[in-house]
Amino acid sequence: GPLPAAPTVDAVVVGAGLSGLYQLHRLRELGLTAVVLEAGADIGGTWYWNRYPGARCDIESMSYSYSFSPELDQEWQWSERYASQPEILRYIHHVADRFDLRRDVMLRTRVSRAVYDGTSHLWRVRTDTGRTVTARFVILATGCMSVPKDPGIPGADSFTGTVHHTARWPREDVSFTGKRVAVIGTGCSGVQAIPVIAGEAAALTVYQRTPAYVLPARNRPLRASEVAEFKARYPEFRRAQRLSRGGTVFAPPTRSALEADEAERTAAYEAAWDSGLLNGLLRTYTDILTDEAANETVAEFVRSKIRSIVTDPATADLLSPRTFPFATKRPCLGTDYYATYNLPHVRLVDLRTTPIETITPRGIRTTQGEQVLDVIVFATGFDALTGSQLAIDIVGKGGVTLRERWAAGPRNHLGLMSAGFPNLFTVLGPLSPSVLTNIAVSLEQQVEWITRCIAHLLDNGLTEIDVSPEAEADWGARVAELAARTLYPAADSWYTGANVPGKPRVFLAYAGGLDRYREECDTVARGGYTGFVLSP
Ligand code: NA7
Repeated sequence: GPLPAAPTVDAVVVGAGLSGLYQLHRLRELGLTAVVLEAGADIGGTWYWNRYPGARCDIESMSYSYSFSPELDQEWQWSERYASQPEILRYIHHVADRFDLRRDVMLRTRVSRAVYDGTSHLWRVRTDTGRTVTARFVILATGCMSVPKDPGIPGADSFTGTVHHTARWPREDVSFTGKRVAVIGTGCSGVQAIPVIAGEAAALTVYQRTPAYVLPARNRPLRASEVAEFKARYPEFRRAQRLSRGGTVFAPPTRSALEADEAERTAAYEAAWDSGLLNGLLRTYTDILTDEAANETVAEFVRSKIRSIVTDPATADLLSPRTFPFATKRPCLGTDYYATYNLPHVRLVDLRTTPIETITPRGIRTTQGEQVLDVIVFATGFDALTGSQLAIDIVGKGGVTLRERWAAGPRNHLGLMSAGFPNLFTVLGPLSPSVLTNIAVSLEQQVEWITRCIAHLLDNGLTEIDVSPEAEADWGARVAELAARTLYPAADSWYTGANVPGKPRVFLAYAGGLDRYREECDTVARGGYTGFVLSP
């Protein structure tokens, strides 16, 4: 049908996680009307869905939080060095209440389709609840890891026990007491869940295809005195965080790992291992992510740690990553992960040598026989970075769909906007630094850029912003070129789309650092939005 003369709201934000809620706050400051459409039954995004046992952030809580409000920084109390999922969710609820965000959030409402009208410069957004909202601007704050990956294992529907995916964990308590449990997948979610499930279950079988590099989190309660000290310098810390390379503050390394002798290297790696920081090992030397030999020194150090913790040498060997360089897939922070395999009721099955044939009504059958189970947990990851946008049927100028445009991989300018899809912005989307950084800092940078861009359009009486195809091609080449300087593209990981069968293989993140990315974005804005096409 014809579009109404006036839009329902100025902006539709899709997703009420950390990105969408902040975007709402900023749009309101511009005096715009906005509605946030959220598929979940409550706000929180990633921290709403991923409520599996042991779910926890791998960036320190004092860093992984909004920085836009000094008052919020002072009043909120984190209880642990690494915040658990329930605590982060409480934080998000606190923020929503404090800034009165909830009244513009529509829950249990999944956006199914969005169609652009080139005449009125409006988006018509459809939901699975049958609602249509028209808006000048649409901001996809749909998350970079929000579409769970179907593991595609035959027979899954026939299983008569209980099945859970870590990213679709029920809100009710799940008890493993007395149960025979399987976990499939040993990425960061599996690594966090496995020790906690092992603590409850009668028997746990872990089905591993590729072992991860797991570093100890050294999580602990925060002392009141250290929190007070931190808070005293919070404003200064937040400034440093914003200007940093990856959204966390550290002194950058100055030397190659290959310039150091072995004793010196080992001492540096031991200190990093003890630090409990996700990027501790990466920050010891300049070339861990760019030089294979340098990387191998870290990889072998982690393997030596695994051998020292896991008492059965065959299990230690299976747990030792060898098929990809250290940190070319996100390393995991664990608590007692490797030690869990020393427990008598925990067993590791290597899917490379004994693949799953089928899930049966009673359990899982590999080439070595059937394991009878009560519960199967899929910790099999996500269709990362592009999945949440492509899940929506997005139709741009001239009836062209985003799915068609991205058939060979995502295309956009600055990771923010795709040619032919005017007034449609993405936060934490592909070809932006997002997943290689502290996402809390990245999302603020992108939300603030988008907000300034919209303000610029309004101030100048403009109703449409699109991307020039040349700018888009240049950005794609630039992102690929930055990735090619690193060891990242070589690994089969969700950074490259390799974890999803049939997904085009493209390195999906901007590897140049958040500091450089911020500068590139600001330069574009200062230059009057170079590479974009603005129209009245
Ligand atoms: P990941 O990191 O994608 O891990 C998924 C794991 O599941 C990984 O070990 C996969 O093995 C395994 N997997 C996936 N599909 C299958 C099938 N079909 N059979 C067996 N094993 C399978 O997802 P996570 O949820 O752990 O973590 C995602 C990010 O969220 C994390 O990095 C944090 O940033 C937050 P594979 O490696 O593909 O051989």
